[in-house]
Amino acid sequence: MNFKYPKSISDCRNVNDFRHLAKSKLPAPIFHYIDGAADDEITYRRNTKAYEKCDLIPNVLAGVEDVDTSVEIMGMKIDIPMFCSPTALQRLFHYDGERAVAKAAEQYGTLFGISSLGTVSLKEIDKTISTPKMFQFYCHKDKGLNDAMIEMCREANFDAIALTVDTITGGNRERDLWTGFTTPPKLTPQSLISFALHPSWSLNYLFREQFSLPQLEEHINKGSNVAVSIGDYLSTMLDQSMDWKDAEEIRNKWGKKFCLKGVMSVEDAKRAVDIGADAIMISNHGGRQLDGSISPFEQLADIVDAVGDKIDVICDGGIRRGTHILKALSVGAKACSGGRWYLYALAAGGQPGVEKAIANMKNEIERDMKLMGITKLSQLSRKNIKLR
Ligand code: LAC
Repeated sequence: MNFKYPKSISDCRNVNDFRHLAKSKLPAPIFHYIDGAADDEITYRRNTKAYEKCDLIPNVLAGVEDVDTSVEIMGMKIDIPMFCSPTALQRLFHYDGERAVAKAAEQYGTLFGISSLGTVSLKEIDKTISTPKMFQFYCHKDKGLNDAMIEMCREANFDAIALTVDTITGGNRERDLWTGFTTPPKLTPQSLISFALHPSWSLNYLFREQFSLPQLEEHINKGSNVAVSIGDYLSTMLDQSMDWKDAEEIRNKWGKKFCLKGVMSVEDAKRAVDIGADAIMISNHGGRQLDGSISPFEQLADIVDAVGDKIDVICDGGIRRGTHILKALSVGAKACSGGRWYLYALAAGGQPGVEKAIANMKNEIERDMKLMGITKLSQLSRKNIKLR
């Protein structure tokens, strides 16, 4: 339901409002890079739709004046059960990029994730925030680069690494092919018109820095200064021979909290336990990789039943409402996470935008907890949900 389109971040009451505002602020190729997904985008839509196929069962007369929205994941306490999944290229969406998201996450006491393809250095993130931070690790063909990334995480005091396992090759993102999205954006007559129509965004583009990791800058521009599509980068640079032994080796080299991002099957969740992972993010990369994949929420119950007592299970993607989070936690997730929910807000309004997006979600969680008759999230159980 949308009565009118929001004109500023103060009008934005939910993720969809931020999406509309972001669309009006960004050149089309940039907006569609965030908004788009693979093939027919069936999985992208299904990730959210899955939450509509089940119902919450509240309790009443429970004395709910003071609610506590905190949870613990990988031994870290976070103040709300929803965190910022690592996403690439944030300074392409707003000049402050990862700085803005990290500061907003710190303000609300939640976990901030930065991508291997981030656009602010890990050291700067360390100086910017003192709350938990996680690095998303793409296993590259270049083993020296992989070792350097682990070292950078250590030097920048990162708390956790999330190894992404669903992006062994680039997904088929047809919106990016239509719009000609590349990084950096190509200067064509069409893109110049688009930049002229979005002057404030164009300044962000001109003054942005490229990648967090100098090695990636070097790799991406190897031999020339040509722009590359993200799909080409993922398909050519990442190690397609990666297997469970490599995942275990990365975990052992790192030695601190370790998470696998992109696990979808019960068998793989069990193997994650076997290699000593502390958490798994059930995720299909926001529908950006394998279209036709089942949604994280639909796999949650089976995975929690198999490994929920041995590993922290995080449900990633598709979350648009506080009730979605309460549904996932009722099934047994320790926390939820997502990318677009805060990226639209970043594009719409930088740090104040992301703060508003997180505040909206926190308010919804608090209100929904009261309406569910609980004061702590650990009180949620399968008795609070009817799965259809
Ligand atoms: C994406 C990658 C880069 O989804 O994470 O675009």
